[in-house]
Amino acid sequence: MNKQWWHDKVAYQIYPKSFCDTNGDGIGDLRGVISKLDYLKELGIDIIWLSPIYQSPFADQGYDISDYYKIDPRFGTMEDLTELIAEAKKRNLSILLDLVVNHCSDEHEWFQKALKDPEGEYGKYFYIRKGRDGKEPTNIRSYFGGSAWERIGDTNLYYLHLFHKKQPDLNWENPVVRGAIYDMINWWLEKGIAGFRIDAIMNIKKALPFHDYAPDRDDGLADCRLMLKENEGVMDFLKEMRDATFKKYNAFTVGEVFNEKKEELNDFIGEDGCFSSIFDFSQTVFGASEKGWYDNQPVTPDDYRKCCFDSQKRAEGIGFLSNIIENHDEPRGVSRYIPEGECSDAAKKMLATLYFLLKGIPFLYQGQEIGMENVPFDSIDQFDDVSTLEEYRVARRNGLSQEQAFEAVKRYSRDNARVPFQWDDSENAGFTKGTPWLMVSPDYQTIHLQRQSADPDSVFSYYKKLIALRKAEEYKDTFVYGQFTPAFEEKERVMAYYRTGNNQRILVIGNFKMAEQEIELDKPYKNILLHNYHTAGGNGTRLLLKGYEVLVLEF
Ligand code: TEU
Ligand code: CA
Repeated sequence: MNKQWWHDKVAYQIYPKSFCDTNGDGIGDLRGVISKLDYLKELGIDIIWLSPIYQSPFADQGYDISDYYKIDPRFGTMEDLTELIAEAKKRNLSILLDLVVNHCSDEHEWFQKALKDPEGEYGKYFYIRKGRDGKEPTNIRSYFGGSAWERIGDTNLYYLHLFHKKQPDLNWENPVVRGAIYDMINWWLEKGIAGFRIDAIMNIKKALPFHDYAPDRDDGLADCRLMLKENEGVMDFLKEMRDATFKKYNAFTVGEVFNEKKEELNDFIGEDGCFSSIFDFSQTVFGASEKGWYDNQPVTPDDYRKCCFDSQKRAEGIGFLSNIIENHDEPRGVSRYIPEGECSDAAKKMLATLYFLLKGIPFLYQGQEIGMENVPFDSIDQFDDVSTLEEYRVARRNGLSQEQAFEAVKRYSRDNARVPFQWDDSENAGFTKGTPWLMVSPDYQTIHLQRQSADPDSVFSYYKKLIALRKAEEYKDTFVYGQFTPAFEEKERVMAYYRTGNNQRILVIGNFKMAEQEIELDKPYKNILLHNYHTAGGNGTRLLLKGYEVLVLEF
C-alpha cells in the first residue's frame, strides 16, 4: 500500500456553532476556532473538520447552503476563514470543510431561479416532477419525515427533497450541475483547505424513473432508503468528481457512507478508490429500527466489539476506515456504548483506547476529549433539532405516551452532541458571554476542560497520552500500518486485539464490565504503554483486569 500523508493523522470534528463564541451573540464562530488552535495542537490533533460554515438559512444547521462561496455572517467573514487556514498551517494543522452537495438550500439562487421557471434551465438543476391527480409524484418519505416531494406553489409540479423541504436535492444527472459543483470544490482547494468530509453522498444517485415502493409505515409512505438500495452507478459520479477535483490536490476526503458492502469497499477506499476514507458507522447503525428511534435496540459491549472487529476485517488489505464513537448526528459515545450506570472516567478512558488504536484514522468529536455525556434533557421544548422533533411525533403516532416518546428521543437526539463545549465552570460553561443558542448541559459544573487540564488523571489528560502514544515514533508504524488480530473473543465483555508489525506486537485489552476478569496471556508482556489505572493486577502471564480497566501492552 502506498503511503499517504493522512494515514498517520488524528482528526477532530468541530461543530462551529457550539464550539466557542467570541462576540457574545451566543453562537460559536471562526474567531473562536482560531482562538482554540493552540489547544487542539496541545491535544495532538492534525486534521480539523469544520461542520458547515457557509451562508445558510439554518433549516438544518448549515447543512442547507444558500451560497457555497460565502461564509455565514453568524460565523464571521471570509477574512476570518483565510486567517484560520493560515494560522492552522503555521501549526501544521489541516482544515477540512464539509461538502454538502446532495442538496442545497431552497434559498440558493439556483433554486430560486428554478421556482420562477420550473421547466427552464434551472429547473433541470433539481428533480422536478408532475404530481399524480393532485398528489405527490411518488410515495417516498424524507429522512426527516413526511413526503420527500414538496409542491411548487399552486402548480402541479413537485420538487424532491430527501431531507428537509428547505433542502432540495441537486440533479446529479445534469452535467452542468456536476461541473458547477466541481468548480466550487476546486475553488476551495485553491484556497488552501486540505480536503473535505463529504455529506450524505450516497444519496446523490436516484433510482430513475421515480416510482412507488411498498409503504412501510401507516403514513402510506416508504423510506427513501428503499430507492437508494435500487440505484446503480453512484461510483461513476464519485470517480468523476475525484478526478476533476481532489486527486489533483492530493486532498484528504472522508465520505459519509452507510451500510456499504464488503465488495464495494475497494471502490470507496482502495488504492484507486473515490475517497481517502469513509466513516465506520457499523456501531451507529447496529440495532437501528426502521420504525423509528423509539424502537432502536441498545448496543451491548459484545455487539460493540463485533461491529468494530467486523469492520476491521472488512477493510483489511483494502484501505483506511475513519473510526469514531460519536459525531454531530449521534448521541455521545460514552452514553451509548457504556451500559447505563457504568459511565465512570475509567470506562470513558477504556472506550477511548479501544476504538482509537484500531486500524484506521481516528476522529474525535468536540467535547469527547473531556468525556462529555448525553444531556439530561427534561422537556421536549429543549430540543432544537428537526429530526428529534420528527422522531418524537413518530413515537407518539405509534402509541407511545408523551413520557415514553420523550425518553426515546432523549437517548438518540442529535442535540446531545450539539450543546456547547464545556470550557470551564463559569456561566454558560465559558462558551459565550451572551445567551447560548442551545442550552448548556447542566453537568458542565463537573465536566469541563479547565478542571481536567489541571488534573493528570482526567479523561482529557488521558486522551493526550493516548494520542501521543499513537503518534510516538517507536510505535507509530505498528498503529498505522500494523496488522489487526482479534484476541480473547471467547471472553464475554472483554474487547481485545493485537496490532503487529515490524517485530512489534502490541495488545490492546479492555474489561467492558464492572466485575474483575482474568486473562491468561501466551507469554509475559514486556511493557505497559498505556493504562487507565495506576497499578496492574496479576503476574507473569496472568492478567487480573479490574472493572473497566484497559491496558496497552507491548510484548
Ligand atoms: O447526515 C446524513 C444522514 O444520513 C442522516 O440521515 C443522519 O443519519 C441523520 O442526521 C440522523 O438523524 C448528514 C449530516 O451529517 C446531517 O447533519 C444532515 O442533517 C444531513 O446530512 C443533511 O445534510
Ligand atoms: Ca459568535
